[in-house]
Amino acid sequence: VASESAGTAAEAGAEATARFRANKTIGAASSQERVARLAGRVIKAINDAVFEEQVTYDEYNALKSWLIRVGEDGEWPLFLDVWVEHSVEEVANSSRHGSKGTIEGPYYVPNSPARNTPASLPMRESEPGTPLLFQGQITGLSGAPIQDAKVEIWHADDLGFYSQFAPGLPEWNLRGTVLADAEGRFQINTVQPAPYQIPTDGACGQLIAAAGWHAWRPAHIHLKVSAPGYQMITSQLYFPGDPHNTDDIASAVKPELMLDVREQEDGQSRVTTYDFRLDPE
Ligand code: MBD
Ligand code: FE
Repeated sequence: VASESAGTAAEAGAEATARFRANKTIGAASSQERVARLAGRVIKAINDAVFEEQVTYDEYNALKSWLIRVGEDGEWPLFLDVWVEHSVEEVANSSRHGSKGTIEGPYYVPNSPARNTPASLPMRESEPGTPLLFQGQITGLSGAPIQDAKVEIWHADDLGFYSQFAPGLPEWNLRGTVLADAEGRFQINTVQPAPYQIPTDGACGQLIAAAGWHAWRPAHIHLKVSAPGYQMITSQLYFPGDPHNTDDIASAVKPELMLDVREQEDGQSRVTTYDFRLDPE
């Protein structure tokens, strides 16, 4: 615990950029017509803002040097996932009937250690934070149980740090893949995550400070819930009473994603139940 720290924005950014490059198929098939239409719209939106706001050369040059710094700090994944992904997610999943999802964000790592339910996430021997039992059931739209369902889960620790993106944490800390039972039920022992502040010492932090915004996301648990024959749900779940549920910097909170967290009788731990209904493929 002693060696755990935020690290620098550039370290977290470099990791997120490398992960993105390794895991995603970039430049997927888009027709020339589509590229011209989308790029044309974005460029026009910028030019419209220049005219409407009478942008000066000082402002234009500030933008240019800031954009250069976003790349230097490896913060393109962070910038896009915080300020753009929420609308892409809404468009992508608008015709689903099952459980709502929300954005993936920049800190997902595939192939986390797999364990059968009931499971504890990989964590340190005396992992700081309030113990949390997260449980639920994965069903189809009708509510019928689904076989071979799994929950990939990842979240920040009690200081707000993600393993593999902040120094001093074990590789898979608070990341795991939990295989549900034959009825789609799962029980996962973890600790409650802290609210998350996006790095303040990089390009995104510089923008936030210059604009007088804040850098906070409410405490959240990330999930990917999947089963053969069903559409995967990428989601996040939130804790009632978090002051940033109403002003998430990443605009990724939805009322359907709020947990109902109960104190256990021992007064030291909490339990919450959340069910997922998956759309067929
Ligand atoms: C996070 O933990 C996150 O979930 C998002 C969306 C952006 C930055 C950090
Ligand atoms: Fe997150």
